[in-house]
Amino acid sequence: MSKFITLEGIEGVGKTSNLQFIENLLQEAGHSCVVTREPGGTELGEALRNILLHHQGEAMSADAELLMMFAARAEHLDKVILPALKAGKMVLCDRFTEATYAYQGCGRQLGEEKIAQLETWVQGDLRPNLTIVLDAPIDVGRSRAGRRSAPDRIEKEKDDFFQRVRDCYRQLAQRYPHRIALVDASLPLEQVQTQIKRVLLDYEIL
Ligand code: Z5A
Repeated sequence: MSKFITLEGIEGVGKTSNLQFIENLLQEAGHSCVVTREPGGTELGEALRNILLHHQGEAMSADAELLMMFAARAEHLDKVILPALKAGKMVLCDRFTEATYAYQGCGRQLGEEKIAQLETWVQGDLRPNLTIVLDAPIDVGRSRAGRRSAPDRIEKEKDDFFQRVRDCYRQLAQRYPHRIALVDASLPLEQVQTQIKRVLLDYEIL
């Protein structure tokens, strides 16, 4: 049966590192899997991602940022996510609407009302079956991410922004425990993956 699984967390917590691990577990369990990401996952979505992460010059308004996230999401749902779910596949997505609540709602302090309206408009009643939030203190994520490349437009935000983002993810997990699970991502990778496997079993994904 198709399931929609998303992976969330602040930068550097290990989303990319753990996507492959989850995909392997799903495949071993006999599932056909589509792995994708947001913003992105389609031609238009990747073009919007490039603007969202690398726009320079005149500052982007928070509303424009929010609307572009949802424009990319509408395209992603239409071209990739819904067709895959309809075909009975598992969809594994690096970030989805919980990221919008965390980054635009809390990080940019837009609040949740506008996001909830857009969520209903663009998604109807579709919500991920399971969202795994990889949780770690912001200095852990930052130091891991810092080992790689130059920061993009959003990564250049200050610590208080990322603290609000992390706090928001933790609150979402408390509010929706039936579909959002928190994993301690500050631990070594092997221990993080043990927790992820446990979550997949507990939420009857595997
Ligand atoms: N965004 C938004 O604002 N609103 C939205 O609605 C959506 C997105 C959908 C793009 O996200 C940006 O879009 C993001 C939020 C915003 N901006 N920020 N910040 P992204 O997911 O593409 O980029 P990212 O969050 O910056 O991800 P990342 O930096 O690629 O981090 P990651 O994938 O979570 O980490 P990683 O690459 O797997 O790991 C980082 C390093 O740590 C790497 O060297 C690993 O080997 C190492 N690592 C991983 N796990 C461990 C453990 N457990 N121990 C030790 N070392 C580890």
